[in-house]
Amino acid sequence: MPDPLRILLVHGPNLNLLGSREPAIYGNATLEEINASLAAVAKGEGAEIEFFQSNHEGALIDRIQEAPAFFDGIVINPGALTHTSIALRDALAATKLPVAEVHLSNVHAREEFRRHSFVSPIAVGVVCGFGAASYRLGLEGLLARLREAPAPA
Ligand code: CA2
Repeated sequence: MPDPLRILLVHGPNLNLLGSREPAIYGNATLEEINASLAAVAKGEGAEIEFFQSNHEGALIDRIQEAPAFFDGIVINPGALTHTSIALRDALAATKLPVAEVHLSNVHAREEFRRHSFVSPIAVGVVCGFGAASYRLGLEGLLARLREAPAPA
């Protein structure tokens, strides 16, 4: 029996507000509900998952820097830092872990500034526009990628 794959799921700034405001853009599910459904998906896939949300860029970077010791891959919704943060991108790239970038909304169908992502070029894949299902699709895609090409021992 192989060791379970371990995934770090990161939510960026303001995503703790999910379910309380902007339901037309981001849906009705709370962050806790999204995390619970992802935990069930991970369990069904025989994977382990941990969740981290912060409104602070430095806290996100600190957590990401620690990830290689504990995780095989990262799923991240960087929130608005997607469009602004070279520091977050550098931290993700420095892990050398495969990264799946996910967004609830279709960032390409919104304001022009949301069409550029600093993270996408270092991600193995990007999912946007499917609401909470974007997270599930990103997680499943990342697990499939890890099973195709496991990290070197
Ligand atoms: O669509 C996404 O998932 C985004 O990453 C969400 C970010 C936005 O800046 C990105 O362009 C796209 C915003 C997260 C804020 O979430 C809120 C949730 C409820 C109420 C207010 C904000």
